[in-house]
Formats: sequence, C-alpha cells, structure tokens
Amino acid sequence: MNAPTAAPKAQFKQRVFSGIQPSGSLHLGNYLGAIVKFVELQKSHDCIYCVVDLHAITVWQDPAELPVAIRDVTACYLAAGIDPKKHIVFNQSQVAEHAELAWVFNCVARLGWLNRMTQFKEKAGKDRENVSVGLFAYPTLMAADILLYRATHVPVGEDQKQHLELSRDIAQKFNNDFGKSIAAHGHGDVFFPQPEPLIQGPATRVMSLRDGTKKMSKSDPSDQSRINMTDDADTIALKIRRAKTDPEALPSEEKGLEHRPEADNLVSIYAALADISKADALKQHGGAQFSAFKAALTELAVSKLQPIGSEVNRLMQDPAHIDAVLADGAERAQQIATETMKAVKDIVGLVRR
Ligand code: AQP
Repeated sequence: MNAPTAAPKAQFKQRVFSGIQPSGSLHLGNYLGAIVKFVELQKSHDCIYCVVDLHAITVWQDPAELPVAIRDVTACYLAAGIDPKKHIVFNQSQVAEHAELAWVFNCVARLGWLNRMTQFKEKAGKDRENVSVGLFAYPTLMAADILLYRATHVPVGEDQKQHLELSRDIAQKFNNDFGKSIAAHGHGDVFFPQPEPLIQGPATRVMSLRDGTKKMSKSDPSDQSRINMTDDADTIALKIRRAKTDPEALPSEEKGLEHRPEADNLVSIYAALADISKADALKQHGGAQFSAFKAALTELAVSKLQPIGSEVNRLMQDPAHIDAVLADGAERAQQIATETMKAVKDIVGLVRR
C-alpha cells in the first residue's frame, strides 16, 4: 500500500472555489452573477478563484487571442477587488491535476447523467455530432475543479445550478463506490464533500439587453446584448438607451413585472448594482417611464463599472505582473491539488511513486 496522505477528516474545512471561462469579454452577468460574490466571500472564507481556460477550449479559441483573454479575466478579478495574496488566483491549465481528476470522474459519472445537461443541449444545438467531446464532458471537469480542492461552497449564477448538482452526484458516487478503500486509507467515511451552490441576490440570471428571455452571454454575436466590464461610460449609456423595453411605465410592486421580461431584467440589474431588493428598487422607481429609469440605471452602472474597467485597462498594460500572479497562485493551488490526487490514486488503487 502507498504511504498514507492527508489525515482523516470527519468535517471538511470551509473553502470556496469558483471560476470563469476566458471565452470573451466579461460582462455584467459574470460580474453580478459571480464576481461580486467572489469579492464578498473573501471576508469569511478561504477562496480559490480560477480562470478556467481548459473549459474555454471546449469550443474553438484563437491561440493568438486566448492568452489575452486569460489575462483579461485575471485583471477583472483583481480590479474588482480579489486579493491574490490572501486568496488563490490562477489559471486552470497550470495545475494538471484538474485534467487528471476529471478523467477519474469521467469513469465515475454515468452517460445518462451527462445526457441530461441542458447547457450542453443549448450549446450543441442542432450540430450535436460536430461539437467537441470536451463540450460534452465539461461538467465532469467542473466537478474536478471544485473537488480537487475539496471545496464546500461554490458561488455561481443560476445557469450553473445543474452542473453543481452533477458535481454533488459525482462526489457522492465516488464516496459510495470507494467507501471501503476511503476508510482503509485513513480518510474516514467520505473523501469528497457535497459542494453547496451559492446562488443569491436579485441578479443570478442577467438577461440579454436585446431579448429578456435569453441569458446575457459572452458568445452572443451582438455586442449590444451585453454590457462588458470594460465598456466606457458612453458605450454603457448607449447600450442601456437601446435596451429593449415595453411601452408601460414601471410597476410599483414586483408582481407587476410578471410577463415583462425586459422590465424585470433592468430592475433586477438596478437592484443588484445598488445592493437593494427588487421591491426596494420599485419603491424608488415605480411609476417612472423607461426613459427616466434608464438614465438612473446608466448613472449607477457607470459609477460601479467604470473604476473597474479603468483598473482592468491599467493592469493589462503589464502582462508580466498578471502572469506572475497566476504563477504564484498556481503554485499554491498545486500544493493542495497534489495531496488530493495522491489520496485519490490510493483510494482508486493506482500505483504511484
Ligand atoms: N447572464 C448571467 N447572469 C448571471 N450569472 C452569469 N454567469 C454567466 N452568465 C451569467 C455566471 O458567470 C460565471 C462564469 O460563467 P462562465 O464564463 O464560466 O460560463 P457561462 O455561464 O457559459 O458564461 P457565458 O457568458 O454565457 O459564456 P459563454 O457565452 O462563453 O458560454 C458562472 O458562475 C455563471 O453562472
């Protein structure tokens, strides 16, 4: 038997893990659905924030643009207030154990589980036979990202809920399948925690500015559909002015937003940016015409995003600094990852050095 690794743990240390793909410009959805929470959780938890570049290449990425996109996501993390010294910031491909654990999880997860993933169905569309195997296996890599650090909490937007549930199923099946071996190697009853999704606030699913029924997304061909974190004040104002609305004034209560997806979206964005509830946003703006509300929303969005955008632009002038942050984070992440992988190999029965 290989030498024992981590000490037995009945309870898991509370740890946050999350990531964003460098697959295009980060937008208000990424900011409100993920980054704002990343920043907040630093106060109460040890956090690991990853730039998930191996996820990005599940669809084609231009090799000349990918490094810039990786640095851009990193710069957004730093500019928004993530502290890479107190916490860990790195890009996924620098810690090979992500891919290694994902392979083990490919052998734990069932085909039927992955077949149910709605994001794959949406992204593959009608061209299913032609998408990469990686796009299909994306959720097992995501489970590996989280469980490699035995993370207990995962801040994400609403769209990632199903993938988080799959991560929990994988953790549970691994714990069940290898229960005896987990105990025999001194890890107690269970090796992986059940990671908890943290999906909170009024903007867990920010919608497109052009269509209130579609998620705001990096891959939407229309730049008018989203507010990018680095858009300048004039661009933000123009996009909000052009955002689709309906002819009615804003209601005074949340119930009045039913069946008005565009109005609901703009009110949700306002509430999230102002850090108030939707009900409070409507108390302030109920009865207003969209022209007035959009002006207030623009002012708020510019005041929140412009300092971050300027800092991102400043950081991007110094790629060597960003690369040094990623290398330092990768080194610290790898220390945890190596321990987990040693234990996983022992538990599964793989002979190691
Ligand atoms: N519209 C959104 N509203 C709220 N949260 C969102 N997130 C993404 N879009 C919204 C959250 O941002 C985090 C990182 O997402 P990702 O980049 O890893 O992947 P994604 O969810 O597929 O994001 P996109 O923008 O739609 O990218 P593409 O177009 O490349 O697929 C996650 O926590 C996500 O929930």
